Amino acid sequence: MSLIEVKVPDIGDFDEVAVIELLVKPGDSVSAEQSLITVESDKASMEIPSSAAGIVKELKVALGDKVKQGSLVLILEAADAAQAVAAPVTATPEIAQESKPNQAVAHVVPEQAAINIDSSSVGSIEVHVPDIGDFKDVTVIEVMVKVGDAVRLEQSLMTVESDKASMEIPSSAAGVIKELKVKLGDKVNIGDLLAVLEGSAAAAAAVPGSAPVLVTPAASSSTSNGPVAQVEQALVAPVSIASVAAAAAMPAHNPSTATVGLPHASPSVRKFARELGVPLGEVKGSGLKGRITDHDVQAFTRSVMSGAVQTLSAQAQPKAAAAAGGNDGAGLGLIPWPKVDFAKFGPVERKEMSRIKKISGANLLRNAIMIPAVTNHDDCDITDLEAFRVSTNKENEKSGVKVTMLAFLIKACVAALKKYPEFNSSLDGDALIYKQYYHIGFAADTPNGLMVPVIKDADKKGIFQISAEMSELAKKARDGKLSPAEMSGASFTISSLGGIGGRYFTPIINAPEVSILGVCRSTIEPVWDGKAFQPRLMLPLSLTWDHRVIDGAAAARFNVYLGQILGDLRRVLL
Ligand code: CAO
Repeated sequence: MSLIEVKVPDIGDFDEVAVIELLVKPGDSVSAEQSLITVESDKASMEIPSSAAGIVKELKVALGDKVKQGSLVLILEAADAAQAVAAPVTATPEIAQESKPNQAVAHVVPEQAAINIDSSSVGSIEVHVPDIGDFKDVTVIEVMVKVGDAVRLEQSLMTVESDKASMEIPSSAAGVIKELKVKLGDKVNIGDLLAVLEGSAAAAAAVPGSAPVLVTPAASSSTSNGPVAQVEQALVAPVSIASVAAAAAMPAHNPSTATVGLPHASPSVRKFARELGVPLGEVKGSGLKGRITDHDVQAFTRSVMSGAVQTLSAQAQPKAAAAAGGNDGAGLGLIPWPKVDFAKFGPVERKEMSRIKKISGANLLRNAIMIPAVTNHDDCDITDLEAFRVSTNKENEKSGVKVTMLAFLIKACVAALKKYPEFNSSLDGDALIYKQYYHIGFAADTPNGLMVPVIKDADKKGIFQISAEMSELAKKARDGKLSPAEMSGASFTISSLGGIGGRYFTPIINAPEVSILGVCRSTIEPVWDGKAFQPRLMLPLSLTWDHRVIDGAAAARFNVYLGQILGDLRRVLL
């Protein structure tokens, strides 16, 4: 058993930060880079990621502990030794990269906010993006104020998010919002204008306590006897955790008004809540200092679904937010799930679902709701291909490798993906990521539930190699021994029910992929050749595709081309 010590990595200048959130527990399976704990200084909160994949054997820190660079966080049983525990079905590609440097994901709050004071108009103040370190083109994910709102110095105006961190941007002055210069989804950089405030002596006076308010010349200079030239000054406006915590402690927000202050939650929890459409302002935090954890978000969702909680906000209805594009869909406005006492109708037995079923169920639900999916059904003639497969297997009986129809399908799909590259892409906001690799996932039925092992670089492998790998991966899947790396990185997936039966079905896309091919059992059908009906072996194909990325015509062409290749593999050479 190989054990790995996971320590606090280089977290910059922070010495002795408090552990405020434990994101894993002994027995949990974690991937490399997965966040393990959240630590917090007086200026920033950071999630400490795992330096390796594996199973948590022992936690070496507790809530409230102080840690610094090099402190032991936990002990992992290395992934190799941990294969007996199945990993999430939709493991991300990063999981395979265990050698990635261990970096703390910093949610460092801005320390300096710059203001422009236009003293010629009474207290007109521009609020700009302060120094946010190395972050560029960060996205505005939350706007917490609206025109007409009175804001205090340091009050959070909006939240921005990069791929690693989210930051609240504070107001550099007190005043009333005259103009908002950014909206949700905008990309901003240091120095960008966010808002114009009408600064007033009254508003400035309303700033509580001795906050480091740089009194504007217009407000302070009662003796000012003329317009002062425009002054640009740095105002130290640290967004302390205290101010975030204070925001969390504010009275429950009124859904009819814009949210003032952010609930206390880590960026990953915020992201999770956004994905589920959960308004964090309505979630009660169970963590330290009332911090909202992912469990709180899950519990809130469950209570909404069961009807136990009526949400204040329509936003809290499960909603169809576009998967990668991040655009919110309309609320589905579902009625609560029916609660039935089945025992009233006959004997029943309650059994907990397997871990894999629970994980894959959550993923399938998200994908089914969030992807505008369409399925095209078609048949293709594999009479010659099947004859070739059977004879090849006869000739190679002694090799121990059985060539499967699925291996041919994988090869044919690679050819179709090369001809129609959008099927091998993923959505990234308003852009498409075209993958230049062909990693094909295949659904495998296992006693514990559905798993999707991946044949990597299928374009570079022959039918024998693909068949051999498939049989090995399918066995590992059934034995619960697939590693996360063996289930990650698919660019397209095939789900074959050919060995079982059926005609057609509508497979659910394995996000962030944009299409999936379902295959059922081939049968001999009468096919008209222009003169007579001929008995041909026909394979039913069901191609599901994401309509945001793919058009119906392209999907029909994909299926037709796939059918042509399977009908005559020589076409792959053309
Ligand atoms: N038409 C007719 N026969 C087919 C066929 C098809 N499309 N595909 C496979 N067969 C035959 C095979 O040739 C084999 O026959 P022989 O034993 O006589 O050679 C038999 O069916 C069994 O095949 P198999 O299913 O075990 O093997 P495979 O390579 O086709 O598939 C695997 C492997 C792992 C994909 C499969 O075992 C499996 O798990 N399928 C289920 C996938 C699933 O659950 N999908 C649903 C996902 S959505 O919920």
